[in-house]
Amino acid sequence: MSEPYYITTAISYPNGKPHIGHAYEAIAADAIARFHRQAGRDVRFQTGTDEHGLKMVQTARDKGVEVRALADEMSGLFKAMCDSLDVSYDRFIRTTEPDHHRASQAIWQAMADAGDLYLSRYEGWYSVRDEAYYDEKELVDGEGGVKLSPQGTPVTWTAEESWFFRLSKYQQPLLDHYAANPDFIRPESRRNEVLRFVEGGLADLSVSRTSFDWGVKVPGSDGHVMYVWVDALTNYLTGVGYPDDGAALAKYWPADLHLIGKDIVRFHTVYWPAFLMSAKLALPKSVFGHGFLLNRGEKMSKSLGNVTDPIGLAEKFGVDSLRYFLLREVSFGQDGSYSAEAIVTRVNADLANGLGNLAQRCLSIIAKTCGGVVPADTVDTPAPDFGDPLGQIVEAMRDLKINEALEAIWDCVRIANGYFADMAPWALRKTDPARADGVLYHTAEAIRQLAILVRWVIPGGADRLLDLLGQDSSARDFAALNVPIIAGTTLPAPQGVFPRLDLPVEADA
Ligand code: ME8
Repeated sequence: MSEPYYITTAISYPNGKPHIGHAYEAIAADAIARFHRQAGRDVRFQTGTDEHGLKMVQTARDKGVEVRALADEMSGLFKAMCDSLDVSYDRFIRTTEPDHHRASQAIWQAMADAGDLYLSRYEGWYSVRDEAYYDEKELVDGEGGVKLSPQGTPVTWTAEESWFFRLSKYQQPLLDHYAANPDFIRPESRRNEVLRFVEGGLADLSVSRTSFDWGVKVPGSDGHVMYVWVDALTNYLTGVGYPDDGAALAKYWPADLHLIGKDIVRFHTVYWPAFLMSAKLALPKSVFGHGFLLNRGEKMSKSLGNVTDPIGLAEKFGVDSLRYFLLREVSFGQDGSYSAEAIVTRVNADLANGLGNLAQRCLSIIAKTCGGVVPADTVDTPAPDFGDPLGQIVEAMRDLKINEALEAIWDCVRIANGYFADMAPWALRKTDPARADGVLYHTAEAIRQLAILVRWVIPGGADRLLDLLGQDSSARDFAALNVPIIAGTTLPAPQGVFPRLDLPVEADA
């Protein structure tokens, strides 16, 4: 049996439509999931929507709709976004699903059994936008003296009866865990932020609300629903069978990777491991906080009117183009910027002119001069030398340096293009046809290698290339890199795979 690998994204608040930041996270997680599948792992990949909490209640109220209807409609849009971007999730979880309520109540009960929950009264600041409690000393002054969270969102004074979780008890166990597991929080900069925060001391956490009822009911405590982050984080367990399906849980838990944005690292690396320690469950192996996507360098916001619809962007430029651009252009872990110009420039250089043009030229010469059959190399023609790109990719992916993995692949695209231009098989056809055949064979094999190497990032285009090379769908994993294309394979008529993009007349992306 192959080794399991469990990866999750954050689950998104469906209080509005998905934006490009949501698409970015889903695409990055999908690429990582596909990478491990291609490497032969038994991957489980989960994404979904986080449907409880005050933000959902207030948005529904403002829109004059039922909160459940809002959740249904918007969750559907998030799922449609994933489907249209080739995001290969195994489960799209909704926290309103019954098995998730059961899982959340089970972890609650386990924390209660550990003596870590007590009833008291919460009095303090709450940000509905962040669904987060803040300590007075964390707040900053906004315009007109209003208090804002450190994320710049409004806070309101909240006072109500509440269950508390003994987070303070876990300060030292958390610090010990960070010290013993350097990969638990990545990248390094986020790890340092969390260390400083936890070293500063942890207050117990309010984990239930009584002023509204849209949430998971607290077992045995009428009138209380769980604080939305308690149930939200538990989605990672629900998806692998907690608490009923011991076999699935044993197989996939602990998760290998929670991929999330930098704004929610604290929830995943302080609260979540403390809940799990309390419930006597294993901790995820790693939490990676990726950077934010900025529209032309500016933060996206509804008031600036620059929130980009990812499906529109994919329709305009193509799914592979968007996936490739985001993963190649942004140093994974850091913030990144996008614009229509940057997408067009990058995609034309790397996909259309780099990989696409090589394939188009090689395959059309094979169609024209070899009757559409892969020729044999009968004269020991030299082949392009790629070195060990898979080794480089595997090394880069240990630290989730997705952009560096792509750079290594594009070094090979350049090598293949240089080889093809230098060997000039169209000219050899007249002077040395056997060598022309040899060059075409090795170029076809090089394209096959490149398609396999990049398939986890651009699955649509890579699979079309492999179809054009007559490759069976079972021969597309990294293991197939060692099984060269067979001379004599009949190829379908060549077609362009990565079209050149034009800048839209109105550069509105
Ligand atoms: O935080 N660029 O949901 P969410 C990149 N429900 N990533 C971005 C981004 C941007 N501009 N804006 C948001 C939540 N994200 C919670 C999560 S998990 C148990 C609960 C990322 O809809 C953000 O960092 O606000 C998060 O990882 C994800 O999108 C969902 O954000």
